[in-house]
Amino acid sequence: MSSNYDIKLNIPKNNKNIIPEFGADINDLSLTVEYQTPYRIRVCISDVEEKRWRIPDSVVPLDKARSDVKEFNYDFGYENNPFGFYVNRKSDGEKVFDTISERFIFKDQYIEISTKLPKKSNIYGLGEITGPLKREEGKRTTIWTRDAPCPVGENVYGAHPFYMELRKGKAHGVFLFNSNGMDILYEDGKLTYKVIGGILDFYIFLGPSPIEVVEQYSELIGYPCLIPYWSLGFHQCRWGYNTILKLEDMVDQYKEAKIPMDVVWIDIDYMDSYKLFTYDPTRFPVDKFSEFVAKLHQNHQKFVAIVDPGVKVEKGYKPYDEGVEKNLFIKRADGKDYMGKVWPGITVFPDWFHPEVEQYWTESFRHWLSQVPIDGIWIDMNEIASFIDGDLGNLSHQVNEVFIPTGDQTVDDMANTVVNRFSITQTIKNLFSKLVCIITFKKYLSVNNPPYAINNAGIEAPLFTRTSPMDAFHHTGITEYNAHNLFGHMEASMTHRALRTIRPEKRPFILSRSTFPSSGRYTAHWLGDNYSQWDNLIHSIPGMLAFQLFSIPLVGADICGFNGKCEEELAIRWIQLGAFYPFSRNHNMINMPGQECYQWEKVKQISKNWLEVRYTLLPYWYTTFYHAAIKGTPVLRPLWFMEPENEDTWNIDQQFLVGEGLLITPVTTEKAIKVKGYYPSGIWYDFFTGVKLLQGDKGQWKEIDAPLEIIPVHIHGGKIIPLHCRASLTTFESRANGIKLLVALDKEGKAKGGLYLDDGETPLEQIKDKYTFINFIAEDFALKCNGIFGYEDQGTFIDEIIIFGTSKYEGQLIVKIGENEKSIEKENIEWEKDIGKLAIKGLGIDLKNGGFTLSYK
Ligand code: MIG
Repeated sequence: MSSNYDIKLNIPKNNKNIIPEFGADINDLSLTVEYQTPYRIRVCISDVEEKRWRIPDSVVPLDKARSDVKEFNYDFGYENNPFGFYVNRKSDGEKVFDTISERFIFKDQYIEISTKLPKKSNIYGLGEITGPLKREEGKRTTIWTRDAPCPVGENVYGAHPFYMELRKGKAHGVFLFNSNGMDILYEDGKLTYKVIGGILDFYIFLGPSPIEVVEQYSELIGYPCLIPYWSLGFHQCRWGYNTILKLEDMVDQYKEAKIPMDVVWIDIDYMDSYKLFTYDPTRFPVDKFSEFVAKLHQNHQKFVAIVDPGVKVEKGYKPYDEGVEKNLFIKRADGKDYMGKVWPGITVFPDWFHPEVEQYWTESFRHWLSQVPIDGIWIDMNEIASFIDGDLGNLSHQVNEVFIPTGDQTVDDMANTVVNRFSITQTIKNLFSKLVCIITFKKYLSVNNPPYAINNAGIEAPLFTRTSPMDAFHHTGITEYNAHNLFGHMEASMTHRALRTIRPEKRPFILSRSTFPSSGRYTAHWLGDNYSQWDNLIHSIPGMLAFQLFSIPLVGADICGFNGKCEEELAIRWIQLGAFYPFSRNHNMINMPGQECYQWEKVKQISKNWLEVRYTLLPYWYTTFYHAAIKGTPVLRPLWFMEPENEDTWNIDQQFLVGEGLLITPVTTEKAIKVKGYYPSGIWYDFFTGVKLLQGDKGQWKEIDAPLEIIPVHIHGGKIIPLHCRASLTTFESRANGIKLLVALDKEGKAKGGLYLDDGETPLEQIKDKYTFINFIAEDFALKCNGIFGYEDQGTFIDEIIIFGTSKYEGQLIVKIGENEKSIEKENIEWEKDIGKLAIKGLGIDLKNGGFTLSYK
């Protein structure tokens, strides 16, 4: 096929209906193919009339096709009767997606399509799932947002129908732009999509490097927002800080232990009877509460509070009355408000599709934030989670059978039959006990019981399990069946917009539990309700890596685990690892023993050390996040991003890279004091000492010492990373300590890196020229530093430079700034010949003066 970028044709009728029990085939389909960019092709199969559900542009605006492209790195081809298509990478002829002669079915509630895979394929992504990053053969991955405490292999909070595949050292990505429930099966040498609605709208990315695939995907769905600098600090949260005193005590204890901590969090404890946009008048009176937050601000700390989406049904409660008056809540099939049950009791839920909901949400926030100056918003329970299945008052969607009790059957027996058959919760069961004689239920609608059951909860549980009925609907009649997976994403984007409106000069900080493709534009994510168990420590790593593929880079798991009691050793290993989570937050369940870093003497010391390491690394983290925001470059990477052709790396999801150059090899086994890690080719230096761990043309496995107080961190030869000279107790204060460069030379004595700096809180579009972006290049015993130097406020000087792996030093150290040379006193220079480490202090290079060169012969 030529480089036409828009082809429309009708797919002729299928010969026969292969699965009649799943309904009639839709035979009039159209195929749209767009050659969108040199490395991105769109293949869309939909009904000819375009009446079927598709995700509106306003909900997920995608990047459009470029009109100026002449060359494409792919071919597209298709066959009719039976229908199939392929996408071919031109450079190597690899058919990256190939459905030819595979089964293709298109029905109202069941769409099936398969792409052939080579034997032993490397498929990564598809989520949100707890467990390994790589998809295992023989398993189905279910995509359906769901509140569940991280059960391995089951669908949880977010919905991300995106995967990356590695083949022969090259990567490609496939995104199915569809919000309906689906299963994706990897078996019999193919990947099969079984989707229960919408259309097949595929975007295929040709890579060919893994990083390019993420960048290409991110370009389509929108780059992640630039995060506030403070959000890279350490966060302390728990469910159960139920008085201001408890919060104050926590803050004081961190300070006393001299452990860095930037962000104080509060869970639902602050609310008045769990009603959103309220403050408990006795435990959290507004005057005292805002004083507390103001004090945090004086100490350069921030405050984040939780907001749930459920609005309590209560006359006289403004958010409820106003929503009812403006008709802003999701409706159930009979047109009344859908009612679920969450913390405040019976609740209704904002309909994000409603044109007036933005104003409602924004003004509610404005009023609430005007009382207490909260900095960031944590949005929870937005799958939507409810404590009951379907609607509280209307069981029509749940059962369609008539139960006629026999003489010896009790009401409880009857209820149990229903409970077992439809996995209905206890709450509903109790309702049954009120019924006395014959229980008749209306025939349930097919959206609540589609012919194909996706593997919800690993047991093909009904779609409405612990969420709304599927025939509940939004503005213009959009059903929950179609929009369920979008709720959290829409809440995140709405909340982001609200904060932008209320505080136009500040970057919003939002943490959302449920996400969808493009949520990274608005929010960070945490991996949900894990347990204080070693397994959960292990799963946190692939969990974070998956969200790098999904372009939501600010992610982390609850440090020390949410559910259960955390033991000391696990706490130590978790805080060490958590110090390298992009989003580093300790969070705990109500009524569990405290697990703040100061709770154990040993943990206290070790946390202080590792969080200080984190705080020195802030400029590097921030620069890495800047690359994510302008280009979609992932912040964390699995090792196969570095050496995609190297088979040894393909299964590794227990080590990870921060940015390009820093390799973290955590201990995730109880009682272990050594850890086996893989080290790709090149030189790896111990991050702290500069001692070479390895130097090789081929990667190697290596067992390294990792006593309890140590998490191994290595820097790759060839990279320069910017640090703060010292860590202080907050990110703000750490910034004032200035910049230190760590130059890790490769075997040719070369290295490069960059530094991005700005005020850390003005939205990116408003930064204008008030930023600094520096390129560092080291070669031939000289470090050159050039760039743009527009940020001048805080800590914009380089005070220290450390060079790892320089082969000689004969005492000639010259710093040249413009035409001026600056001398460095001998006592500020330290040369360790045996390891090739040169450390220079007291440089005082002011970045307001532009670039400089340092020669170190
Ligand atoms: O039903 O707000 O995942 O982090 O502490 C539980 C209380 C509701 C679930 C969140 C968790 C949070 C908890 N929430």
